[in-house]
Amino acid sequence: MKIAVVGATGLVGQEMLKVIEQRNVPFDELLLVASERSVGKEMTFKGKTYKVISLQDAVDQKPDIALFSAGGSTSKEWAPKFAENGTIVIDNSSAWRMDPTKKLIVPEINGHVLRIDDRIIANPNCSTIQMVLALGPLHERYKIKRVVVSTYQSVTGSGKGAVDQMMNEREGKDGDMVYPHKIDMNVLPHIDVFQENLYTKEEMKMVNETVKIFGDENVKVTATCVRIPTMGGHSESVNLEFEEEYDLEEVTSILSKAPGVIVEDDPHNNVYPMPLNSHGKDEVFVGRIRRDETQPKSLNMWIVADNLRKGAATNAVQIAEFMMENSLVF
Ligand code: A2P
Ligand code: 11C
Repeated sequence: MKIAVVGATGLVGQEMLKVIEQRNVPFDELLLVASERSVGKEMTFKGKTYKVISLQDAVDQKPDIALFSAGGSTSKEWAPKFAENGTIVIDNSSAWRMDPTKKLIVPEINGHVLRIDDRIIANPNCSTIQMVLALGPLHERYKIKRVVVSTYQSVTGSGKGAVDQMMNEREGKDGDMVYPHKIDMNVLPHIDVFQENLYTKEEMKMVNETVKIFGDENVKVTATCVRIPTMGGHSESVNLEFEEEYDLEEVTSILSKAPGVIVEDDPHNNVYPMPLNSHGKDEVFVGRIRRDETQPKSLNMWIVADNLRKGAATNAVQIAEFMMENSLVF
């Protein structure tokens, strides 16, 4: 098993390496790949020193699996070159997610659609992954009609440069601006680029990716995505409308049993999910579960997860594990 990590020097790439180590993903050879700027740079992994190699070198070495997190344009150009050489590409960018010939996978929800001839597999957007992981089992039981979601997203979602911007502002230092405004001590109702319909691309990712992952066009999602000056995870306030009447205790019980989900819901003792606690964890945390008292079939809840872990690296590595465990890698 030869595994390549493309974007190995970036925030998600680094997290992918940690996840590979922590989950003991089996491999014989590991290729660390980044831009020409980093080629030759030395990195240590599990006590061994690796030299960063170029994309072309990595293609030529025909890895079995390549985990990509080096931006959409790198994926658009390079994923097909790896795929043509027989590599299974698991791509964390938005480049292939809505391509009807590519699958968009959260293993616990729709891993069963993967087949042996899948060559480029898309990893969903971080804010979508944590939402569908919690919503999937509820959709199965009560059929979700409509989702209204507002997000509170960590600066780590915009890469290293954004973390630097926030820290520089905090320390009163000059530096490059990743966001169009200051982020520290601020809140930006703006993630990714604005579209013609006045929503941002991030908001439309939540709308469209959710439908694709559930394979159900009847699930209507409307989103407002917001960047806040925090690290450690994305938080989401979610209002759900079901087709059927629901039982609040059963909702909590379904969520408690859902794979990858942890219910943290004891408001009278100040227990609810927070990004400070989700940092570095693979699970999705759900709390503040309560009836929407304005509508009988509606529910409110709060979902938090580390966007670099289940929202990116962990989910990508789990797709790789799923392919290996189900003999879909040859
Ligand atoms: P590099 O460190 O050489 O620039 P982040 O999202 O944290 O900024 O990380 C982006 C990752 O994608 C880094 O590993 C970066 O490598 C990599 N990357 C960016 N552009 C390219 C490119 N054109 N080819 C290969 N890797 C790239
Ligand atoms: C954010 N969700 O927090 C973004 C990061 O489509 O993969 C990931 C962007 C993407 O800014």
